Order: sequence, then structure tokens, then C-alpha cells
Amino acid sequence: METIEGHGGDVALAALRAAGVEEMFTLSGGHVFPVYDAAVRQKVRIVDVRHEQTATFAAEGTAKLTRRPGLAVVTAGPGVTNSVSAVTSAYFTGVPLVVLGGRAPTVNWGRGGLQELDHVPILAPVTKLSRTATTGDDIGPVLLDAARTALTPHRGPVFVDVPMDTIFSPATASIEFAAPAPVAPDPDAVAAVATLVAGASRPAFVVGGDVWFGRAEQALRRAAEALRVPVFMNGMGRGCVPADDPLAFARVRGLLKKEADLVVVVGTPLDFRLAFGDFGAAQVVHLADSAEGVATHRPLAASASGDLATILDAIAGRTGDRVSHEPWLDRLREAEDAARARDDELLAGGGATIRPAAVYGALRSRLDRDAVVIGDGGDFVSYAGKFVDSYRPGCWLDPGPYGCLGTGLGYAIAARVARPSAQVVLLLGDGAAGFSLMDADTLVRHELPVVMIVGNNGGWGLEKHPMRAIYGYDVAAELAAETRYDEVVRALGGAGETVREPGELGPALDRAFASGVPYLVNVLTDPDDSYPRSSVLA
Ligand SMILES: Cc1ncc(C[n+]2csc(CCOP(=O)(O)OP(=O)(O)O)c2C)c(N)n1
Ligand SMILES: [Mg+2]
Repeated sequence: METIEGHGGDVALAALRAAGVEEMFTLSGGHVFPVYDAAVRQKVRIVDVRHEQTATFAAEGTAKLTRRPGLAVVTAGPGVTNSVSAVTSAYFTGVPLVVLGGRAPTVNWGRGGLQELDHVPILAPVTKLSRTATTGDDIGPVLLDAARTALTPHRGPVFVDVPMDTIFSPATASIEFAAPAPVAPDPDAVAAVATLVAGASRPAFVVGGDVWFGRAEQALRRAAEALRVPVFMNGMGRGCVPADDPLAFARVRGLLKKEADLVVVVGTPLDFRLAFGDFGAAQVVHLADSAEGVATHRPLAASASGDLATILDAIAGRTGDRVSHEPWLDRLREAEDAARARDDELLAGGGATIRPAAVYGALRSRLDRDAVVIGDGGDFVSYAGKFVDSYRPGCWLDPGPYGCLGTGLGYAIAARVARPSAQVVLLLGDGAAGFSLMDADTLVRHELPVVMIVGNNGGWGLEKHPMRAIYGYDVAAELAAETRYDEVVRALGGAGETVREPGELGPALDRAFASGVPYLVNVLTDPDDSYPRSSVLA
């Protein structure tokens, strides 16, 4: 228990620090000055950016990478509304994001003050908690409760605003943060799941981000290894089992539908990424970190909710008499190896134009096992999802199920701050780059070296090709050809180059990694290449 005396900003920041916040992402506004004043005195790192969307994606990215609450501090009115897409993104992915907003002063409320907007109802549908701390005494308890709510499974974003006259005024609080305790799953439900897994001949684990957020990745590995169950991973679940582990599979998900007899989905919803839970004839088990997260839109053979590590350990404990899974693992491995062998030709490149796969062919051999790889874009990033393997959890940042373009620079800033010595690679479609590239300025000002690679096909490829397929033509899908995104970064004080020939790819990437500065490799890719996908709008 710590007693804090000062202004509202001091109390707000002390509460958030107690909950694990170590840095803030922000764009200045007078309504939140006391929070900056507190940060200066409490020695909390301030990363000031060029758009509140970037600030909030950076905070979301920080929470994804560190599993601590990520903090965005945004000014009243437009500062808050500019953060809404990133908050929604965190809501869809279940990320413990805290947004602290300024708010027009109470004393003038209703008289038409600057930026006088009641943010709370706007944020309510996309947060776990949205409220105003109306008095100085409220600030500490409200923010402690908000941070705790964000961290309580199923995790998610919270929003608190503080009126300007309150945050500038003296405030006191006793600060003591109680981290949420793990929720014990129902033992009967867990036993039923363990029995099903123990009795399966061709089971699989399909694993998502809540395994990472719930710190259950070791338990997952123990369960997979003890029972010899193949593991498929998505989102923040990637890398929970390293891509080169004999139990990790990425190319043969299609076989589950045809041949698996039991699919255990752990820590991810049965949403469009998993064909809404359609695994053909296989029985489906859903393990979620909270009771509300268990799917209700399809029949389940069993389910359990609560602390995922506890559930997985119980499954691991049921080894006993089982059918050997080795023929099933061999079958999957053979198909996986064959699929990967087919990729090799694409990855090797060749031909006159640069196809996106060739970029990944060149990149893969240059990535360390703990590289943080971020994708923001359409087709270019779909290829990344396929061709970039993850070897550690917490090293892959995709937009998640909200699919919002524009995460890129925010996530890259977060990654460099959270992992000062790892490689950080940001993969951008040329369309996606337009949302946030101005924040290369933030990388420069804060000395945050990141390798940015633009797959520059001169258009919104993921929309252009499907529109052509449907209508026979496309509109609103072209961008200027050969735009020099590298020159944008150079103009902002970073470095970069444009790659036109396949043979230049590798050397350009080497220069980018060696540069030690924000460096953008602008790769002119084949505009006619489209990612082979079966469904566009899922
Ligand atoms: C904020 C937002 N606006 C629009 C979309 C729709 N959208 C999805 S992918 C895509 C095209 C992305 O183009 P680019 O980044 O150049 O990647 P490419 O497909 O060309 O590789 C668009 C417009 C979206 N997902 N998010
Ligand atoms: Mg494009």
C-alpha cells in the first residue's frame, strides 16, 4: 500500500504503474498535461507520436508483446475518437489495453466547451469498462479497477476519462493493486475433456492468443508432448510451440477437416479464422479463458473454461492407455513436408518480376529466432502469415480478427520499445503504409530502429483481385505505381531504398538490418500476383 499525494495526474499514473504500466504512448493535448508532469517525475517513458491511432495501436502492441497493460494517453474529443479503431481491435483480440482520456472540465459542462464530448457511451460497446473518474478521490480506485478489469480473463480494453478540472486539482489515493487471481475451471468439465482427448486416435490442438496471454504456453507444450498431439497455432498463439518442433504444423489444417477425430480449440474463438468451428466430422472441444468465451454457435463434444494452464495440465496428466498417435503424426508430417517442398519454388523467386513470396524467401534466412515480425496489409501480409515461421511466442503481431489496416507503425514502435535488442521487422502493404507511415518520424525522434519492408504492388491488392473476380473490373483499388515510400522515410530522417530486381532483395535486407536506423525497403512487387484464397469476406 502506497499513499500518493499530488495532482490527479500523479494519482492516475501511480495507479497504472502499480498495475504494471511502464511506458505511455501519447499525442499532446492540454487536457492531459498533469499525466505528463507525473510521468516526468515518476520516470515513466513517454513516447509521443503523430496520430492517436498510432499511440493506441502502440499501447495495444505493448500489451500483446509484454502481457502487461499497455497505456495510451489521449486528449479530449478528437484524441479519444481517433483511438476508437485501435480500442476496437484490442476488444476483438482480448488485449489488456488502458486508454486514459482527457475530458472537458466539469465546471463548464453543457456550455459548449472546447472538445466537450461525452466519450463514455462511444467507448462502451468496444471496451470492458468505460467510465469517468469524476473527483480527485475517484481517480486512484477507478484506474486500479480499470486496469484489473483489463487484465481479468477474458482480457480486453478499458477506457477512463478525467475532467480537466479534476485532473489538474490536488488528489490523494492509497494505491494497492491486486492482480486478478486465476479462475479455477470446473473439475468435471476438465475431466470430460481429458477423457475425450485420451480416447482420440487423430486429435489436434488448435491454439490461439489466450494461451499466450494466460501464460499457458508451457502447459500447452507439456500436454502436446505428453499425449503426442499435433499443434496448430494462430495469432498470438504462434510460436507457443516452435515452428520446427515435430509437433508443430502450419500447412495441413485442411487435413483436420477430412481426417481428425477430435479438434481441441484452446484460447481462441471459433470465428471466421477457424471456419466458425467447422472441422468436418471431427468432434470439437472448446477451451476458453472465461465462461462467456465458450462457443455457443456450434455443437461441442465438451468444453471447459477458466485458467487454461490448469486445464491443459489436467489433460497432460491423463496419459494412461491410449491409441498411438504416431501414424497420425507421420501422416501429417508427410503432408506438411510435401506442402513446404511445393513452397520452395515460390520462395526462391526467379522470373523477371518480384512476387511477394520471393520477399519472404529472402527474409526468412535473415530472421533470428526471436525476431518480432509485424504484418499490416492485405495480400502481402497473407503471404507473411504463411511463409514466416514463429519460433517463440510473443514474436508475431498481426491485426487480429478486427482486421484493421494501420496497426503497422504503432506495433513497430511498441516492439522496439518492448524488445530493445531483437530484430523488429514491419511488413507493410503499400496501401496499409498510407495509414501510419508518418510515424516513421516517431521512430527517428525516439531512435527506434526498425526494418520496414513495403510490398509495393501499386494497389489495394486484396480488394482489387476479388473485385475483378466478381465484376470483371475494379475501381477504387489502384494506387500510384512505384511510389517511393523509402523517400518518405528518408525525408523524415531515416533511411531506405527501392528494390526493382529480384537479385537486389537480399543485399537490400542486409543493409537494412545493419543500418541501426529506421530503414524502409520499398520492394516493387508484381501487381498481377494475388494471394490464393478461397474466401474474401469470410
Ligand atoms: C481500416 C481498413 N480499411 C480498409 C480495409 C479493407 N482492406 C483489407 S485489405 C485491403 C488492401 C490492402 O492493400 P495493401 O496494404 O496495399 O496490401 P496488398 O493487398 O496490396 O498486398 C483493404 C483496403 C481494412 N481491412 N481496414
Ligand atoms: Mg498493395
